[in-house]
This record gives sequence, structure tokens and C-alpha cells, in this order.
Amino acid sequence: MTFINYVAREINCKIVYYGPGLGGKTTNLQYVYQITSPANKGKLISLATETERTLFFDFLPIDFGLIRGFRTRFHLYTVPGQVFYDSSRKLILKGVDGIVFVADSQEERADANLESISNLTDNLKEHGFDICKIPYVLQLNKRDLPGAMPIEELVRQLQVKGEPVFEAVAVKGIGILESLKAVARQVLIELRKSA
Ligand SMILES: Nc1nc2c(ncn2[C@@H]2O[C@H](COP(=O)(O)OP(=O)(O)OP(=O)(O)O)[C@@H](O)[C@H]2O)c(=O)[nH]1
Ligand SMILES: [Mg+2]
Repeated sequence: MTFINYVAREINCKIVYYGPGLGGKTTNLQYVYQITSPANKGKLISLATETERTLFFDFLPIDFGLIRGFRTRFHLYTVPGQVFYDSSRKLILKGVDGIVFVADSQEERADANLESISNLTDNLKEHGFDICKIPYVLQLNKRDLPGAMPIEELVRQLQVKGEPVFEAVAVKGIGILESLKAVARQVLIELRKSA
């Protein structure tokens, strides 16, 4: 849930990067960390296995500057994509304001993408959220790989509700900021409605 502190004039929002294992969620956060100036970021915290798979989550606080006089921070989290870490995924969704779904464009990950969206839908429901109402963007990652499926096919399979879709090559930083800005915009619109 967005946290607004009227006394300190601060807004804190939580964005979660969700998606199948090895899809590129951690790479998104690493890129945002790299290109953000030191004054506008906190530490990137990663709890990973020896083989760089996310074990619990990654966390990166980013300062978006002043919005209507409020210092606005986005707290970016990733979930572990591997199927058996479901209890961690559930926990990390607590209080979420917006989701970037990072899909893997490769044909062999088609089932994993679908399974992850279904898992996200269920886990959001457990926290009382409706995937059809929460700020949400679809990122089609790994566009550089030869096994990437056509965009139209991926959109047909994975788009949940007409959400914005971004093509990405996370290792090169392509499509990452577009995805983040689009979800941030939706979160701020929701905030304005409820304020
Ligand atoms: N070719 C290519 N490789 C990518 C791209 N994005 C990420 N990768 C690679 O894919 C692997 C997995 O990326 P991660 O960011 O760790 O994936 P993840 O979604 O965090 O995976 P889990 O933590 O297991 O859920 C790494 O070796 C990345 O370098 C991309 O756009 N193209
Ligand atoms: Mg990861």
C-alpha cells in the first residue's frame, strides 16, 4: 500500500518485478541501479544463491524527486522466479502498488510465463488484490535471442488486460526505464484518485 507521510511530505510506493525464473528481473534492477545517480538511490540488496539465482528478493530504493511537493520514492523488489519459492513470492507481494511482469520471449519459456502469470494472479488474490485493477505493465524481455517468439504472439498469450507492453533486452538496458516509468505513472494516477 502506498505510504504517504503528510508531516514529512513523503510518498513511498512499492513496485514488484514478477515473472518466470531467469527471465531477467534481477537484471532490470541492476540496470536501474547502474544508471541512477548516487544521490537518488539506496543500496541494491540482493539475496542470491551461489549461481546468481534470486533466493529471496532484490531490493532497490529509488528517489523520483519531488512530485507536488512530496519527496517520492519507489521501492523496487524482485521475486525469486523458481517455482518452489512460492512462499517468498507471496510475502514480497504484501503491500504492492504496481507490477512489472518480466516475460521471457523464448519459445521454450512459453509455459513458464503462463504459469507465472497464473501464480501472480493467485498470490495477488490472497493479499486482496485483483490483477485486473492493479497498476501493471508487461515487459517482453530477451528480444535479442534467436528463439524469441513474435511480439504479436506473446501479446496474445500474455497480455492480461490491455496493459502497456514493452520490448526489452535487459542485459543492454533496452526497455527497462520505459517499463518502470509506465508502471510508476499508473501508481501515481491511482494515488491521485485515492488522495
Ligand atoms: N540474452 C539475454 N540475456 C538476458 C537478458 N536479460 C537477462 N538475461 C540473462 O538471463 C539470466 C537470468 O537473468 P536474471 O536477471 O538473473 O533473471 P531473474 O528473472 O532474476 O531470475 P530468478 O532470480 O531465478 O527469478 C542472466 O544470465 C542474465 O544475464 C536479455 O534481454 N537477453
Ligand atoms: Mg532474480
